[in-house]
Amino acid sequence: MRTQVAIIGAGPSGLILGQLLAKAGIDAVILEAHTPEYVLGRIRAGVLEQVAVDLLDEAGVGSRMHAEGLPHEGIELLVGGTRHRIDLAGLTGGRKVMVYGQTELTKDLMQARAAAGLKTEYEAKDVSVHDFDSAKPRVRYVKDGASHEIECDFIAGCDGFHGVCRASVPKTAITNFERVYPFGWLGLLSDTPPVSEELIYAKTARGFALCSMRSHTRSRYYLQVSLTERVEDWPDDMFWDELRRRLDPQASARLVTGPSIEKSIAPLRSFVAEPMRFGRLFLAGDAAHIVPPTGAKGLNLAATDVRTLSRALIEFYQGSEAGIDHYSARCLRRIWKAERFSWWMTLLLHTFPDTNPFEQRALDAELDYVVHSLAGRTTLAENYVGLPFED
Ligand code: FAS
Ligand code: PHB
Repeated sequence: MRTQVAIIGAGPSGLILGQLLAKAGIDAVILEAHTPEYVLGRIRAGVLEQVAVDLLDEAGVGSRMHAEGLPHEGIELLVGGTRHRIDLAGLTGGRKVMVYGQTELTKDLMQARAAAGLKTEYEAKDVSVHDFDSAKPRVRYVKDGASHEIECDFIAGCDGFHGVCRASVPKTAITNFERVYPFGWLGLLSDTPPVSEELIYAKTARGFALCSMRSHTRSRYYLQVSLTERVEDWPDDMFWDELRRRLDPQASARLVTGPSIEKSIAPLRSFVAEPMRFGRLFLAGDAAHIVPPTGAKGLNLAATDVRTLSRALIEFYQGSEAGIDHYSARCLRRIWKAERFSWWMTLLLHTFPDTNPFEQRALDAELDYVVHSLAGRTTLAENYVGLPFED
């Protein structure tokens, strides 16, 4: 089989890239290790930056997002029992975010790809990447017991943090930067009305909590938990009781509980691999970087990586290698700003079991400054809605 771009991974990165390349008439095949149902069953992100919303429109998959998504102009920080609203739109000249679940976005992308008759090989096993340091890279995989090989011009490693692409790069050619946090997020999805109109990020002595949503009838909640916790140790009632303890009395009184339709614990880490290009192999999304979800950046960074990569590949086929030569540096400038913001929000809003008491007081003072200062609220707002794109 031959294609121009072999995309590894049918998460948001791979699917958005496939859409953007197809629009430009560039042939791509997506190889995905799992079934579509498995990919859709992973409950993840919920907040889109404007640049991601615009990109989905550009990719031709924005209509259901506009019909069902919830534009949000503010978030609240619950600190010391008091809620402080961060007026995202007022502080950024009208910019806002869109609350629309990654599951829905992935569904829209999968349906658009299938409707266009574009090739996605699900349950592609034992994917391996070869000769990406030459002009003739190849990808091999096994499907239903039969071995296959794809000849291509480029390989897009959109295969997430545990994927094969970054793992296939020689150790001497790549530098990893990482911080692992001493806690995780226990997430619960329920068909109950959200506790508040806007998201509530709560810092409490018992730990962080986040009240988010997917629609006016479906809520998404998170609790900071220690890394020793297991999801089977958290029956729904225990989750709801602990969430109530971390909310202010008004929110706690409004909380509508119900059976969980999904419950899982996600570890938190900050991670960046540099560079993101290795000859004809390009890393994008979680394959290249991970952020703690506190800043709602993971999915948005994946989208802006593939925005940059699609433009670079289009330029290549139009005769210029400038885009692919600058891909890594251009992405990393945006990635590191989002990494810093996500790390900062995580430090400010979580309780760290072993932090030096002085540092904990200093972080508490910083959060107090941020919520009570126009400059502090502005810096949080402009990073949360997404910094302006470079080009
Ligand atoms: P993904 O990991 O989504 O997709 C990679 C795809 O590649 C997967 O479908 C995988 O099956 C496939 N793959 C892997 N190895 C392969 C191989 N060898 N061969 C073929 N296919 C292979 N972000 C937020 O903004 N907010 C959140 O609340 C949030 N919560 C998260 C919770 C969890 C548990 C995780 C893991 C991430 C979370 N994220 C969150 C971040 C998440 O949304 C990612 O940023 C987003 O999924 C990135 O998309 P991709 O880069 O496409 O990677
Ligand atoms: C979510 O709704 O899943 C969500 C929202 C905001 C975050 C993280 C997760 O910062």
